[in-house]
Amino acid sequence: MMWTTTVLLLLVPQLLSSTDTGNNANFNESEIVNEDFSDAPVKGQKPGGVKGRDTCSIPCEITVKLLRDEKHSICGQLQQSLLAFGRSTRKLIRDVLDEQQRAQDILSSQVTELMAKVQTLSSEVERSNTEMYSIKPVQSHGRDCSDIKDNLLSVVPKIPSGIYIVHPENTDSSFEVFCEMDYMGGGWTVMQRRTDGLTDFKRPWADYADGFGNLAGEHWLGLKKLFHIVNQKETRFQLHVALVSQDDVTSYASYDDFHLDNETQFFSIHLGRYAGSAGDALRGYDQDQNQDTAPFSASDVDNDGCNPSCSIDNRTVESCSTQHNQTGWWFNQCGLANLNGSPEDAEQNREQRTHILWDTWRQNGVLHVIKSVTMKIRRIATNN
Ligand SMILES: [Ca+2]
Repeated sequence: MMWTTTVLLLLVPQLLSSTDTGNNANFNESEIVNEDFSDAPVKGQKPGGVKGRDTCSIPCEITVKLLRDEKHSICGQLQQSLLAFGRSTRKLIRDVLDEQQRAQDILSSQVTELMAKVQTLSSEVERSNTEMYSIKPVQSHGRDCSDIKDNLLSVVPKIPSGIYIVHPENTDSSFEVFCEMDYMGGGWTVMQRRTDGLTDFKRPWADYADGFGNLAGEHWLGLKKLFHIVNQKETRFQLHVALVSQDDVTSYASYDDFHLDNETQFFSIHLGRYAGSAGDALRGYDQDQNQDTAPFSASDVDNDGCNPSCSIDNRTVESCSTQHNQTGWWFNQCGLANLNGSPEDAEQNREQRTHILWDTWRQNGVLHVIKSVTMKIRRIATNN
């Protein structure tokens, strides 16, 4: 390419002067002709020779024609070279531009790809931050969620709901609980939640004593932990049962005093005055159904008051836990409440009472079908 360019640069002035105008060319030609006519006899003159046309070795017309042909041929070649040079230059420029465009396209797509990756990563980071916020327990010194709320209230304008670590009084153990800080003034320690039926509540005594499930979702906190919380000195706790029906009707039952006996007494439940809209199913309509002061039963520990058996709905029942889908509860001749039943209908059959049961919540005599329940406890302000 360099060689071609150099040659062409050297030849272009000649080509331009040759092809400048037809008149000039003709003028030059006539000069050449004149020269030939005037010089030829001199060059060809022999000493003592005769001057004249016959001294030319080649006729002048032929010389002129040959020269003209040669010039035309050179001009033609130059024009061809120039055209080729123009074409190759245009192609070169086009190739360079195409190459630049391709590089630009690749860069552009890489930038787009990177932007998408950055976007994905940012949302990933944001999501994991949110998850950490809700699942990672908050290190907070408090004896229960009410205590944490009181401690944080002066330093945090809005305390978030979530998992906190509590350390109740008079115990060496600290453990995680879910604190509801938004519901009805906050400070609630969740002791049970059923929402989607994904957690298996068919459990033996040990599981009900220690707790199971996912604190952020369905779970049973555990009777031992609950005992530690509600039996702290100079504290009183209220129990709040929040119910939601399949028609999205909400209702509640509240007991202004709630505590448990220790494990040797099978964590018997003690309830204060009832208030609410769902009815006092824990006490029922008569003493036979009253679960207040009843010890806890599970599939493998029978304290249900059916000894050896009870008659429930004209059926003989020996184990209320078995009758209630292997769940644990403070059964008394089974009774009218069992919030550890399933929110799903799949397991329901005529022989068993598998569904979440709160038998006093009815509309025109018809039971509400309960799709979710939360049991939570909160300190009652004392006068000390
Ligand atoms: Ca029994």
